[in-house]
Amino acid sequence: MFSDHNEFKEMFLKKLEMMYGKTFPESTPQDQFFTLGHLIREYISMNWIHTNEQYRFNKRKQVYYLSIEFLLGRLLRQNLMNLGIYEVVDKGLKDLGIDLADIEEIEHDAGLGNGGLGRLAACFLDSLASLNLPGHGYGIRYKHGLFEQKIVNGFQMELPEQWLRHGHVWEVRKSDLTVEVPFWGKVESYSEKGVLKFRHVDAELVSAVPYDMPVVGHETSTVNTLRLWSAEPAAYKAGKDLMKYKRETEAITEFLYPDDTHDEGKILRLKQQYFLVSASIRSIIDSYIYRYGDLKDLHEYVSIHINDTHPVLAIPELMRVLVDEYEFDWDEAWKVTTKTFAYTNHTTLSEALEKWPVRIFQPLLPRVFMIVNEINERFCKGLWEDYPGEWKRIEDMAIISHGEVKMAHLAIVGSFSVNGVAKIHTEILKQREMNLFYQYYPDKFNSKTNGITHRRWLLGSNPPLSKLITSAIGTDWIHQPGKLKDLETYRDDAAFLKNLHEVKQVNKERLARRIYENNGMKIDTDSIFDIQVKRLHAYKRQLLNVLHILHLYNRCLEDPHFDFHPRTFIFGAKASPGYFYAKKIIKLIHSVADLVNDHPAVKGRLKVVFMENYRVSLAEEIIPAADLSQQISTASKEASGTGNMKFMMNGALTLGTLDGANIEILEQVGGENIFIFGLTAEEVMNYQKQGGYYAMEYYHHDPRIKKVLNQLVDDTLPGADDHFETIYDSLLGENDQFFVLRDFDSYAAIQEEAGKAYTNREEWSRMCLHNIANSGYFSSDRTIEEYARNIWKIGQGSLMR
Ligand code: 26Q
Repeated sequence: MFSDHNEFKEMFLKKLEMMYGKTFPESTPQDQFFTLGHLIREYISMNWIHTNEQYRFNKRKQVYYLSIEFLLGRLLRQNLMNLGIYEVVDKGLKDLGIDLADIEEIEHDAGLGNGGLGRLAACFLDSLASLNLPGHGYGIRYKHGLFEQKIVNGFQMELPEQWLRHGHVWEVRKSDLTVEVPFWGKVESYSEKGVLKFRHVDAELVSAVPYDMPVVGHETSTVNTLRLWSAEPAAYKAGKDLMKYKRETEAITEFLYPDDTHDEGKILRLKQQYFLVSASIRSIIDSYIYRYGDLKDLHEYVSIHINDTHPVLAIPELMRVLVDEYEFDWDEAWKVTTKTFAYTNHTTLSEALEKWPVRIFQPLLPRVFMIVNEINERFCKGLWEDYPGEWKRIEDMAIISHGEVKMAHLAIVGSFSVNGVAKIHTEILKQREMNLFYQYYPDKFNSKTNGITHRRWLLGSNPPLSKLITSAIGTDWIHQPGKLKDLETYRDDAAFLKNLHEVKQVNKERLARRIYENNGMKIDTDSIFDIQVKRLHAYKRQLLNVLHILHLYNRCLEDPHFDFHPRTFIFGAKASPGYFYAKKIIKLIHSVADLVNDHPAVKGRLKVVFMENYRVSLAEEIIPAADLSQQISTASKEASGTGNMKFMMNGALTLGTLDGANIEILEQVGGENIFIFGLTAEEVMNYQKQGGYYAMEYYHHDPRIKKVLNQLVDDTLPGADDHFETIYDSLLGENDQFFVLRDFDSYAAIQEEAGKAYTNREEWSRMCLHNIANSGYFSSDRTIEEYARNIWKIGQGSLMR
């Protein structure tokens, strides 16, 4: 479309005038951003059309990734880089006196997700397109993404997020592909040609309007599609309050629910789930019928992946369509359905496993409920034959029991593949959480260790490091991240290690500037940047980190000669609005920061920074600047973690427990290049099973612990009032469910070791190099290749039949 920067410049100026009716000198950065966005979208559209035509005519098997969240972040930089036009555009804009980096800052993050699960979906889309695989996303176009976090006096406040306020350049509204989704009403039976049939009548219809976003592969012509559904009122039905109907309809896609596992199922969330699923299944089937006609071979040409249980109603929905609309008999429909779906589990926390009360489910989705019921009855009948007399087992495995629908059970029964997201996580599912199902369906279970797209998380977010890597080993790593291993040849190259250190310093200085802008704090860039950024959850143990900081402060006060390398502890975390305990921890971090920062006894050697409103674009600035990556969840609780991989890839060393993918990071880098501490998952699970842990003993026997816990409730902490009594109580009164005190000693010891290791600059850089060199395994390209080969059975560019 444009071959050099001059041509680009011309097109850009013309486009700007056409879009805004003003000349370039009159334009705002906002105008310039939207102009550029539209130009790039046009640039993409030829390949988008072409990819779709290819898929339509070539009969390649398609994968549809259904997810209630897609945490995309910004798209301008990613699109420019994947199209291979970043430099041309950068140069063209520079000629006009515009800094592309400033234009990028205009873009709002598309924050349609809570954290790991949503970001994983976004990384997968990038890898699918970049590997030329026919995989598309289906999700919800929330009007407001995850809330914006403001900190007021150390407390978290939530504001509605506004990413659509100025419109979203990357989407195309496709009103002609609108479909209708029915809620409420009742089921009527009737007879047709002697067969008993059912139909859903008197339903309230909601229109699902698709907005498509192009997913551009890296240096390839493949452009896949992410389709996000928006709810709008359908044709007005007489007899109803129009305004009320409009409000209720639009409410369905108004907000993304914050991850709150303590929150009991809200009807609106179930509405969202069925809304996503019903519209997506309709769209998948329509496009299939257009291409092939006969649904009995659906599973040969289509795999539908369900990202956790949130979209699991796709299973009964497909059954409903096949049986009610396409006259399949039950067994035929079940065969096709169970060969079409695959399911990924993302958690072992049993309180997070979704259950819906029948009294909410049945009236909202009467026909789908009947189908779930039928699936359950047939499943239990089969169990009865295989395990005669084992009532307890059957009750524990049933899809509906005690007045609740167990979404994970439905997912396992209705899918041909069930996977965990890291080796240890899959083992825990098989041996504990889902053991009965594993015994029954051993072949369905498999493990797919998560990954992250190295294109966004290294190439895009860390240009200085990317350039250094390329200068050493060439560009192969960009297409084959496994090639990062070639960096190992530089392990004894002092000059290279020095360059690596300097690159880190550049990134630390950039982050320090951001901290100064946002927090008004001056940060020592020679200090260790020790970072924990992730959602706030008790099991992730931000508390362990902050108690340890308080302990370091105590040591500074007690021993004026206490010698350690200066540290900057950086936190970023959102707490779910109703998760009061998590909110207390945020307040605690701020109180400890107020105590420690600028205290004369600390002499500037300890700083605590809380960065507000942690999100994808902020992560892109924080992660490249990290020296230490804190991944300190209670072993067995973090299914995988993906932040851990991003830090590793950017040359931070992991300080973590043997949990989730940390274990696989350890396998990749070896024990000398990582700081591991704490109980193992087995030890944690043994305590949970057999007891034997008494937090109070650690309080009484370890004076360091006693001191910091007392400080939570005496007058040490500024602004504490009685805020931290719940935290104190959770540790002592409730016996410390997450083993914070149990792991305190080994945590403090490994922190000290890490601090000492940092002072040997060359050796530290060597460890960083080793981490980067072995991070290729954690590219989502590897993960997606495994899904493609072992689950979906789709090949690169090949025809399935
Ligand atoms: C539940 C109820 C009501 C509203 C929201 C929710 C909800 C929403 C999102 C519950 C959970 C989530 C997200 C879970 C999640 O992100 N899990 C993480 O998935 C990552 C990708 O596999 C893993 O790396 C993390 O270990 C896992 O915690």
